[in-house]
Amino acid sequence: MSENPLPIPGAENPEKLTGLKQEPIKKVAAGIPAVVSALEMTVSEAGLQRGMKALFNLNKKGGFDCPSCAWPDPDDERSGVAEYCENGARAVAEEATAKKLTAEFFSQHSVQELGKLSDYEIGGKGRIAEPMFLPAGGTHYQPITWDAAFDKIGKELNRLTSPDEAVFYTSGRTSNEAAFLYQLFVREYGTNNLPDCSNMCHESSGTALGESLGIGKGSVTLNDFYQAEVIMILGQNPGTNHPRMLTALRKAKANGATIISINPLPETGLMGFNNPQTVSGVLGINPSLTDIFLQVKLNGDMALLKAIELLLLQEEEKRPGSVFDQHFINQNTQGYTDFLQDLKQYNAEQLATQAGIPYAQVQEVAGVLAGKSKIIACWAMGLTQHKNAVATIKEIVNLLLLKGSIGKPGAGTCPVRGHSNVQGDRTMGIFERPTAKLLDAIEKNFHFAPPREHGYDVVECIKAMHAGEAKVFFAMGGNFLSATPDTRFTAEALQKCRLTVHVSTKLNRSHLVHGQEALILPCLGRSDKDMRSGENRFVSCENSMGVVQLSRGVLEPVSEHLLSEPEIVCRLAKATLGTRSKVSWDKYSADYDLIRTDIERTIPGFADYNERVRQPGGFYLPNCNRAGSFDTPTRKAHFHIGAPEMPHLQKGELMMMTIRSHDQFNTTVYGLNDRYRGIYNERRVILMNAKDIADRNMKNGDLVDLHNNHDGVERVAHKFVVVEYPIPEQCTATYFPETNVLVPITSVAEKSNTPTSKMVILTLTPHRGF
Ligand SMILES: Nc1nc2c(c(=O)[nH]1)N[C@H]1C(S)=C(S)[C@@H](COP(=O)(O)OP(=O)(O)OC[C@H]3O[C@@H](n4cnc5c(=O)[nH]c(N)nc54)[C@H](O)[C@@H]3O)O[C@H]1N2
Ligand SMILES: Nc1nc2c(c(=O)[nH]1)N[C@H]1C(S)=C(S)[C@@H](COP(=O)(O)OP(=O)(O)OC[C@H]3O[C@@H](n4cnc5c(=O)[nH]c(N)nc54)[C@H](O)[C@@H]3O)O[C@H]1N2
Ligand SMILES: [Mo]
Repeated sequence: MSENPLPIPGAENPEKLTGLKQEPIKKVAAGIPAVVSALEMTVSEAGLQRGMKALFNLNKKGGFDCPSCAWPDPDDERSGVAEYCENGARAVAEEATAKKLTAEFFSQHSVQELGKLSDYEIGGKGRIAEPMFLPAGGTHYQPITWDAAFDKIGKELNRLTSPDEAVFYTSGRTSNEAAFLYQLFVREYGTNNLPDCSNMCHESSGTALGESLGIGKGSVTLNDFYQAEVIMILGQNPGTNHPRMLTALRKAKANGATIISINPLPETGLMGFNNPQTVSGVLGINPSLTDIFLQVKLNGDMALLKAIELLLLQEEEKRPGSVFDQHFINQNTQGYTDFLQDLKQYNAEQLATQAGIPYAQVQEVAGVLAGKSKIIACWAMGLTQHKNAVATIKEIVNLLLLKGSIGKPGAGTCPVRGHSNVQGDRTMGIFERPTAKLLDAIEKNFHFAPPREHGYDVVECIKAMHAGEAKVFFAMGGNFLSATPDTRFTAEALQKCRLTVHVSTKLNRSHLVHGQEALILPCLGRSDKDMRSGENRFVSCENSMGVVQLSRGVLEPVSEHLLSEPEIVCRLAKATLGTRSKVSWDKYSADYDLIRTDIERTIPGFADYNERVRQPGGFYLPNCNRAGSFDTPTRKAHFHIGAPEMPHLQKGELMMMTIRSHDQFNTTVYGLNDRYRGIYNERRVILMNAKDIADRNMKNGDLVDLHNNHDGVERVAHKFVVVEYPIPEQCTATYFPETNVLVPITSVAEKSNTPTSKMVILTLTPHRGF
């Protein structure tokens, strides 16, 4: 690996401040301001008629699936007016925008010039309206026909010494139909290099749950929320990232559930919520959601969970059978005795201190859990993006197993997914480590031998490109450069490629830091109509709870030159594989039902796919845990022994998590505000504890540079404003992707290889110069 990579122009957001304004942290989420904010953005981006049409059809049965998060829609009645949230509406506005980027725009603005814009400015430019090509040494993207574009990619792929020199990334908005065809093409071409955004997201959850419980997905449904006695929410900020979850939590709470939030930040949505879809919500009644807030230190979760388990064990020993579900443990689990033996070596008070939680609070939580058996645990990136993420998630499973809280109503695991179809993409076979079962089914149904060696995940493919071992980078959606760690290193990696190709709806930074040659292939989004022979075709998606349902766009596409993702894959496959392909690609692009028929033949759980997907609300995929069984090799759920290790800080060092503001969807920045946290008009901020600020002789509003030195590589992010915030000592927070330059490519979670985006070790210096 190269030392001290130099900045690459355009790879990072410009070091430009926009003028911070601070307000007190909001006590309550949503309500009228959220509705107003969503409507404003939708109407200003898309125009009144277009915007309202899109919103009216969002998440309606038979309408289109919200392109924002993966939170499920209610199975029963959906709101007559609106089954969406502020941030879903904004994701739609971003996509439904009437602005478009034609060849003329690209001829007027060089790649270098566009790179000087911030992500916020780039995102505001509009939808890409035609295929664009950047020739070797070129300064401006030029128009290219679809045929010429496919021909170029096909030739480049066929020139490679081995198919393993190409990488095929997927971001989680891609539909089931497109994802299935894409993995089929990539495997027939000859590689399993199918990294996806999941590698940076819930890979740790899939790994932990797969090993402990035999299925890499969560077990609960929305109805379980309504029956739960306790809901624990760890490392997740639903008020911003899964706002409709707050509605489910409110209902759960009305039914008597106790809500426990475990987070270094007092996130507004978890503390209070007004549902804008009810009258009392609009009037601002009923605010508090969380019953117990545990303000854990970064990565203190494992210690905290162990402390809780230890207190529960002590109660169980006093009154055997009163706390643990011995019947469940006997029938369904293995490793219980070893687990207890390991647990007993700890001291609950020390564990609580390690986690940064007052011991009395741990006792309170153990007291609540002791008498309950319907417990749901929810989590997201605050757990998955740590070095010991897999072990921490297995610790959650341990707790649930002790309580018999899996496989019965009102209880279970709930990893809350990110992208709207990230779970479906994995179900369709977007995975660099496919199961033998999937490959066997492909071989049987399609009569070619798919490669069996594992491919590259995200981190591995960046290293391979950097080392010159991968030469063509193809992305089905996403913004690879900005979403991945170690921005400068990744930028070098992309620049070393012969060809980089992006199938995209909107312009982003990954189009601007490119291989020798580059292509942008513009596609239809969720909200767009997909017309063929007079029919508006639909695709389907799987949400976070394993429900598959159809999604049909309603808006006229901004340009006649956009192709659907399935169509793009079919034409790419034909241009690359030609007569050597065993797959009849033409039939798929003519009729999506035929794609679903072949999915049904290849992937378990999709019987009568075409029929069931047309039922209002779709259908549930089978889930062994939900049914009370465990698909592990032993057919038992496994207790796992993990140790609570915290990073060892040197003097002056701080821990940093990179999080989302309220005004972004991953690398797409809608605005400069983080309303609930009271931070306005600035993204280059670092949230710090008052004592950490004072210890450094600094004050609120000071400018600092952030440094990371992992593995001897000096990484710097310049010009951040210090913001005093109620965050535990030694913990700090900044926004992703501005600080991805600091996330070391060599710092990853054990087993899942997920970059540790919630644990970057920092030192601060006063900002120098400019
Ligand atoms: N509007 C909107 N919606 C989104 C997205 C978006 O960007 N915008 N992104 C989508 C995607 S892809 C995803 S994966 C999800 C992400 O959803 P989240 O996981 O909610 O997103 P983050 O902002 O990364 O927030 C992580 C939360 O974990 C907490 N946290 C950080 N470290 C720790 C820790 O060590 N322990 C504990 N207990 N908590 C910790 C942070 O304080 C924060 O509240 O949202 C999805 N939905
Ligand atoms: N530091 C840090 N880094 C992180 C994270 C973090 O918490 N901290 N989170 C990680 C997580 S959880 C994730 S999921 C990844 C996200 O990584 P990605 O999925 O790669 O990033 P996105 O920002 O979601 O991708 C946005 C782009 O997708 C394109 N797009 C949008 N809709 C469509 C569509 O329908 N079709 C196609 N083809 N393209 C479309 C647009 O061009 C848009 O610019 O980032 C990861 N990176
Ligand atoms: Mo994600």
